[in-house]
Amino acid sequence: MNTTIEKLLNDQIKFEASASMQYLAMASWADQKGYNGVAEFFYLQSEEERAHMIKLVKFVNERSGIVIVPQLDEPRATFNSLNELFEIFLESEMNVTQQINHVIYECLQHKDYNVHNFMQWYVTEQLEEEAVARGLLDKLNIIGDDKSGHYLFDRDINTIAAANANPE
Ligand code: OFO
Repeated sequence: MNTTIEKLLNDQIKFEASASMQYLAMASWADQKGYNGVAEFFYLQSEEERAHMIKLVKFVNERSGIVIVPQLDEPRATFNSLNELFEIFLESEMNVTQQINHVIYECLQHKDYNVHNFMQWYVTEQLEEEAVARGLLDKLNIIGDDKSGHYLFDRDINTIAAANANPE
């Protein structure tokens, strides 16, 4: 495996791992605050990011590359509001999309069409995750500071997320 591509895939392993830990911290914060629906949503997101990381680890090993299991910074653990939580979620997904686009760009530069092909799965996944994050943040912006709106958002978050994941 080309060493530049191997390094980029290891960076991507770290980004997915960091997102997984950040979403776990967000789930835990929501759990403490009594937002059970939001907590479940982020526990699930955390598991998904972990699965994205493992998929990369297995791929690098299959291609006889060397995987570096990364050391991570401690994720942010406290948030001022639900809005801030979901702003960070959207920002994180947009960053991951940029990183994936960068890997794809470098694959083309190095004519590594195999990795390029593998990364297409992540492109599709990111489209969906960004749409979900944007949709949820839009709803929270409509709700504003209304406490009963937050209650309903927490109750319905998984239905709202599913609707944004499969836009008509
Ligand atoms: Fe949503 O970050 Fe993984 O790919």
